[in-house]
Amino acid sequence: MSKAQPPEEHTGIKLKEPKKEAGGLSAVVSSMKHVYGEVGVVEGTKVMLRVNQMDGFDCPGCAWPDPDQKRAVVEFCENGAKAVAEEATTERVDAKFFKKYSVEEMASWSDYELGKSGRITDPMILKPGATHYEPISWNDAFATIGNQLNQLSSPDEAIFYTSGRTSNEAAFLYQLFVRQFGTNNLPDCSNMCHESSGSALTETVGIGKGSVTLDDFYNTEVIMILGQNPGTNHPRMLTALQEAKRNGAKIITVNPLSEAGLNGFRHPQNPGDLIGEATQLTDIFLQVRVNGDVPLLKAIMKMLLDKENENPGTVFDQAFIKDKTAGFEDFLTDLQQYDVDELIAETSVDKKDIEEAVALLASKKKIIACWAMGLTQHKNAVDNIREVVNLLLLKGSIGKPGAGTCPVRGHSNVQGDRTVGIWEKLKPEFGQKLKEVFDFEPPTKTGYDVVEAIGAMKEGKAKFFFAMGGNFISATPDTELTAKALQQCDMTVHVSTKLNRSHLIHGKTALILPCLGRTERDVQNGKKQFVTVENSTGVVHQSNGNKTPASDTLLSEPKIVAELAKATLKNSKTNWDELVNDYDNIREVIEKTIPGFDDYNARVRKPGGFYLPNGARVGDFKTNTEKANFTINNLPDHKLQEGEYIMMTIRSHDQYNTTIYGLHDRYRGIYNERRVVLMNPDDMEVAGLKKLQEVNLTSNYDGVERVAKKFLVVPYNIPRKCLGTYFPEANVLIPYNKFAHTSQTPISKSVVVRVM
Ligand SMILES: Nc1nc2c(c(=O)[nH]1)N[C@H]1C(S)=C(S)[C@@H](COP(=O)(O)OP(=O)(O)OC[C@H]3O[C@@H](n4cnc5c(=O)[nH]c(N)nc54)[C@H](O)[C@@H]3O)O[C@H]1N2
Ligand SMILES: Nc1nc2c(c(=O)[nH]1)N[C@H]1C(S)=C(S)[C@@H](COP(=O)(O)OP(=O)(O)OC[C@H]3O[C@@H](n4cnc5c(=O)[nH]c(N)nc54)[C@H](O)[C@@H]3O)O[C@H]1N2
Ligand SMILES: [Mo]
Repeated sequence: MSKAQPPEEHTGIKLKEPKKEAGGLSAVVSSMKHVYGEVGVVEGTKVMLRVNQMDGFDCPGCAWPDPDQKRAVVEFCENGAKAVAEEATTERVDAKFFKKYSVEEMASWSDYELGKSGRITDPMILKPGATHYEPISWNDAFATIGNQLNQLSSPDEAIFYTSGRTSNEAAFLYQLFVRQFGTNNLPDCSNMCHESSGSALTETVGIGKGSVTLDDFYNTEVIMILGQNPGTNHPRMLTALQEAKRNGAKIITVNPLSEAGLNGFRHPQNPGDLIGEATQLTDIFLQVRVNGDVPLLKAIMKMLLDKENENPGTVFDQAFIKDKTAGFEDFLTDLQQYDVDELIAETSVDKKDIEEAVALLASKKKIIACWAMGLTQHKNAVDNIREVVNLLLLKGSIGKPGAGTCPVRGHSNVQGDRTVGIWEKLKPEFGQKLKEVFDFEPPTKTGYDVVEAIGAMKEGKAKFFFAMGGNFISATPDTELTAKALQQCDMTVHVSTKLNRSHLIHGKTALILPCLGRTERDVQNGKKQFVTVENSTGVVHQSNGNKTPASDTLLSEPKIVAELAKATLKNSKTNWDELVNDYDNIREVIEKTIPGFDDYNARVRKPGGFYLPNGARVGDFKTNTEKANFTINNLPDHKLQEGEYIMMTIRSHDQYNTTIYGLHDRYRGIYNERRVVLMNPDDMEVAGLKKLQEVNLTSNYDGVERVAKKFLVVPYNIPRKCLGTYFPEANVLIPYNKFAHTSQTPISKSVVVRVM
């Protein structure tokens, strides 16, 4: 049986002092090593010069926005360079490769080795009982899949997952196909990512997206960065922070770790920055314990309230609260019952640091709050974000320039995919439009999200799994259980650029459909096409790949969907060929069915694209009360027993989610090893653990014990009783059925574990 977890072997750890700054020459050197190593010098330079240019392709690295007007010649970062190198690699996984290596053998490789194998070149099938994938023609592949789908006793037995790199055009066609097939089973990576932000923001400010633009960063007074590590995951954000600081903004960072990128920064493409002093980004660091954000935010708000009571009208924006919000009185009544010192005891932060933050926030009017997975992946994740909104509302810091919400998205088009209809819930207005334009009856029953999809496969209610990108087995919680769920399926199908573990933990029949990547030229019907994507600030713009495709056989994602629809749907009234022959036709039907895309084809051809409408940005809150809503949130309660810790699973500097670029976590000083657990030295002493001692980690939920073996203890500056591990290695410990209320996002950042 193939192994679902990465191998439990050590790779030769080396520890150094964690870095105090990010960027600089070492970032340039690392970028070049990855690009030239994978792609070669000439091609590598060519492809990098097209990243994020007005006429180039959108960096597949993250969803940080590009400057609206002036762009630098090099508009990418170290980790964007790695993402591009990973896709543009000259290595190939072809039919010969699959003949040589059995599925079981490949499953014994590390994720790093799997990724390094190269780009998949041909459609492949693994037949029932076979040990090796073998080639299949595109036509036969589509017929085989269509056939299987039509044998299901209900369309709801099929699951259609999406990862967040898929373009607007591919995503729209995909959901159209799935809904014409008859189900809303459209789980996506967002369910594990910013779903909690969407849930909290929709309820409180009427739109599930952030409200700020990049320009807001340049004229704000305070930027709060909570639960985010931009030095690694959104390095281009550091450039915006640097400029914000030069314009006088102050930065408050809330994180259990003192991440290098949030301390010093040297812009790697600015020669002046490479020498002399690095820019100090964080002014006030609140080293909160894992999941201590709600008590911390409550303490801050309570202390602000005391100041407001001392000098009424000087701290809160009373006019904004009166005109624009609902629920303030109830919120105040609730806040008043808390004792500041008791709250602070739940955070592990020094009171004087909090006082400093409060003094700063009290005197300023323009605040931006940025956050990412440190807030969204807890049982009370939605509460975390609602408390952030409460704070912004008290200060009137939303709906005006230089202020607002900024959930920093991960995958480069995860926001766009949701905008164009990838969601297990079908909005009635959108369903109605689909019906009018495409003449079919869309399913109304809510589909499965990620955790429900795992449950349905486990219980045999779902028998077919299809993934548009991504790496489901490695990205989801509960690795061993999820593996069984997938293996019970009759068929699993992956549209992928590169080999990953999900191809190896498969249903009875498995197919791999290789597709074009972002960087590559997409020609349909003799004509070069471009696709469109939406960044974290709601800008929709073009992405134009120009590289020669990794193989002649590859199809684009929209083409794959169109062919699949033709092979599956008997009574579709949609002209799939026409849609896919010219992507302008897809954009036209997006315009007809989704608000905000007026004149899509014309506007997206303007350099830089266009902003989608955003009520919260202009103070128009489209909520149930037609105002911004204050909310009341309880404190999280983690009653840790003796010997228990709360563990967060985080990204190293050398990974893109489940794609492992390398084995180092340079900024944290951890080299050549991923099976590590970061631990406070005092906790180590109490537990009698030595530096680099090998331990097993266990979790126990509802009487089920889960084990992650062979982790090395790394002493680290992390609050007491908190641990840090990397995902996907630690995913085996996370129960799939423990998740955030409302958003159902797995608790990847607050798993209760023991160290054995
Ligand atoms: N190079 C690179 N870029 C990426 C990705 C990648 O893997 N590699 N992934 C992309 C994707 S899909 C996403 S969603 C983003 C992810 O971007 P991030 O959210 O920055 O990624 P994580 O490593 O999960 O980091 C979470 C941060 O939250 C902190 N944290 C953990 N728990 C808590 C808590 O309880 N409270 C607070 N306040 N902080 C906490 C951690 O210490 C860490 O600094 O990045 C995107 N960009
Ligand atoms: N424990 C824990 N688990 C987590 C997280 C965490 O912080 N902790 N983070 C969660 C988050 S935020 C996210 S977003 C998910 C990510 O979950 P996914 O999106 O499912 O995972 P990725 O690793 O981003 O997917 C990588 C694969 O995508 C394919 N791919 C790359 N580019 C393309 C393309 O252009 N087209 C197609 N079709 N395929 C492509 C490649 O084959 C590659 O192997 O993981 C989640 N899982
Ligand atoms: Mo994500």
